[in-house]
Amino acid sequence: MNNNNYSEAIALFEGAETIAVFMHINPDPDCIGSALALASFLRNKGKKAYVFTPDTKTISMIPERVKFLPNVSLLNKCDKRTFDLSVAVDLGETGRIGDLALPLFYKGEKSLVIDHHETYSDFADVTVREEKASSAAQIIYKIMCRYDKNAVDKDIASLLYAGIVTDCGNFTFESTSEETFSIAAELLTYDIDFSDITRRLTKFIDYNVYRLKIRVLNETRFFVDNKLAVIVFRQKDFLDTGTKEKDTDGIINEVQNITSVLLAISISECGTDRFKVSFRSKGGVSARACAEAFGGGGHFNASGCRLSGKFEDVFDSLLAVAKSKLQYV
Ligand SMILES: [Mn+2]
Repeated sequence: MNNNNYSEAIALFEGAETIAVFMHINPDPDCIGSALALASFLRNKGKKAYVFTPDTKTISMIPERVKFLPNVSLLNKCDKRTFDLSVAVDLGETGRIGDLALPLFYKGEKSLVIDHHETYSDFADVTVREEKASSAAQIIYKIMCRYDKNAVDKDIASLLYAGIVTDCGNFTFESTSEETFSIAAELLTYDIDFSDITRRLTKFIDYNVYRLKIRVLNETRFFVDNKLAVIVFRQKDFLDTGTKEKDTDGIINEVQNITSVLLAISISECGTDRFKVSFRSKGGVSARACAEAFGGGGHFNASGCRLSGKFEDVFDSLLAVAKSKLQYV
């Protein structure tokens, strides 16, 4: 996919009066920032634009530290149940929209996906996918510029910057490109508080999340000459620290930062015999290949999957695949 289908996306926006924007389950700042920025932009264009969280009713999936972003109040503020256009951002598969939001997504007469993931299964009328883009926000800004740059305002710029700065790891991930920097620089011209956004989203941590973090990191398990690190969040860890599964976001980076670690795995128990697994890798080790071995996917160096079964079995099968990926490193 390339810039050529921006015009198809814009034609969908132009032809719609009511537009619903959807995000992925456990939305990260890129997803939240992208969705809110797009809806705000479309409102500036005179559209009736709405944003839905994955459960379509509450903001319980929105992490606390993200709630300072502008226009968060737009979330789920909609009684309508049919739309001219449904847009999903930062996701490539229907399964990522969530069981509650998916039926609503299909209530859109037309559909559009704006995404940057390398694992996908297209389902919309139009898909704008740029696998090389470091964030969905980066793509959305380019679409806005093509459509009508005058409708971009400071709040939109802040939301997009939030998505960009987090998804490119504060400009350190390999997905960071010249384009990432130049779009970020353009967003600064809107006089956004980029320093505050960056600090809140990449440095700040809630007290309870801090307690969860040190508890889980203290039990990090290492394998393959410390090239492989595994952290585990059990239900008891969440209960004892007053945290939830969404609070695990980013903790895996702490073990990924260990010099010797080439592959980091985070296993979160999200229900009885149900686990959410994240992989982070360095260099030539493919985190995506690990996730794909279990039906998941994502980016080359950052991916995820979901697994069911007894913890010990899940752990063993993850370990076997991880070790095989590190075999020749
Ligand atoms: Mn993203």
